[in-house]
Amino acid sequence: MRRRDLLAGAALPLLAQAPAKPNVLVILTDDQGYGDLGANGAADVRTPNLDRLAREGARFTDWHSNSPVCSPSRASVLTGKYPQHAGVPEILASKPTFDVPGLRAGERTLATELKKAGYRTGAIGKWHLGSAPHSRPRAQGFDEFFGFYSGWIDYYSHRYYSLGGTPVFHDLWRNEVEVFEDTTYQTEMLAREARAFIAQPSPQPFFLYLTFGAPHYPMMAPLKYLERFPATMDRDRRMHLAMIAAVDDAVGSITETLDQRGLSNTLIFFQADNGATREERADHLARPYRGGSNAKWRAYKGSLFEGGHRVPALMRWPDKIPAGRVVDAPCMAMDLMPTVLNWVGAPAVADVDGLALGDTIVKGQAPPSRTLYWDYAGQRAARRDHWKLIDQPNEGLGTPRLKEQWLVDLREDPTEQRNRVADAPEVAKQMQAELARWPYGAKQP
Ligand SMILES: [Ca+2]
Repeated sequence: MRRRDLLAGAALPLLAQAPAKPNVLVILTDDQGYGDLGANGAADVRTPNLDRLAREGARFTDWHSNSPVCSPSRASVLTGKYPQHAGVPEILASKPTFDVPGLRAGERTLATELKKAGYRTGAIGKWHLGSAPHSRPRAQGFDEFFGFYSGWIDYYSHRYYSLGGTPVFHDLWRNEVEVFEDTTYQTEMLAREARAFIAQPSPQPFFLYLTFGAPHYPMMAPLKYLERFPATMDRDRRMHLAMIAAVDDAVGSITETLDQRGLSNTLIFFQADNGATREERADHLARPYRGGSNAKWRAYKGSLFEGGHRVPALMRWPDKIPAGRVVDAPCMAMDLMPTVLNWVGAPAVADVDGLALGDTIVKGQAPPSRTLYWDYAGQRAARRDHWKLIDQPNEGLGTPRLKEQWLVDLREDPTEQRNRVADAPEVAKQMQAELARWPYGAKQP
């Protein structure tokens, strides 16, 4: 029997089951703020296709990445664990030697588990979870990979570089083979690959992990996207929104492909990996960047104030999720894996930290009461219901940390303006105990 026949035969019993397993499409953007999405109320943004996902499915107002920066945030999406538990607590280096360890060998990921459940699996776009062979997508449950390992690449040359003496190197791969497509705009290239993956004839359902580099720097977009925004607009905001418009077109072309192929039984999840940044290297005059918006939340990428980790998030699954749902319950990226595995009838993974939140998303039930944690670059935070304690937060990547511990009442003060440590000492004490209880927290100096 040929390999193809074997595969087809293996998939047949799955087809006989009812109901059919949904396809799963997870889309991440990079450094897109909460205020960089039309559905979240941003008036200057043009994201009709993403807004359509919100209209036809669920929009989350209290969805959090597990980290205010790239690699740890992504580790939680794929493992269902806190980044510290998954062994990726920090931003991973980008190196031309492609030997940076990230996800551990033998890790159980959303891809390994869906593959066991009969899915064909693909990763397209930015990986940033380790370039060492054992950490690469195809060692972590993905059948196919097209994309790059670094934290970012140039949008046209597909080379990584940064100022200050690091090398310039090419980083674009199909599986483990380097491919050159100089001058093809990254976002459009990834959309093309995603459409091709979806269109592959197969008896299996698919899991596609599609991670756009945009709108992470370097800030680059073709004129046709720029021209959708008035020339009078702030120069950095205009470019930022042009890059997001390209992502939105890409999402539109992918949903069109799903429609054309009759794949309505597809769960689409969309999330930004962390908040918009204020890093100077994104700004065209090297000022603190203001092109991205986390409105109305305080602070930026790298901060444990809400702007760092409360991110735009959407989910559409026409067969399951009622259209127009707004989920206000606190949810976290680590909840995605247990939720999806539960929905597709795959066995739960024992040591994940996230929860299966299907009833919260579909029926509007309150999730179980729990404490959520973050730990990044010396800042630590614990959130329980509407209270949040933050140890020495900063305002964004590379900015000095405040000296105080902050206690915030998110119900009364969602923009985190008032420190309640002094006037709510009992709550502060309880939250300090919560923080101390967390097994993955770094020891404070
Ligand atoms: Ca990011």
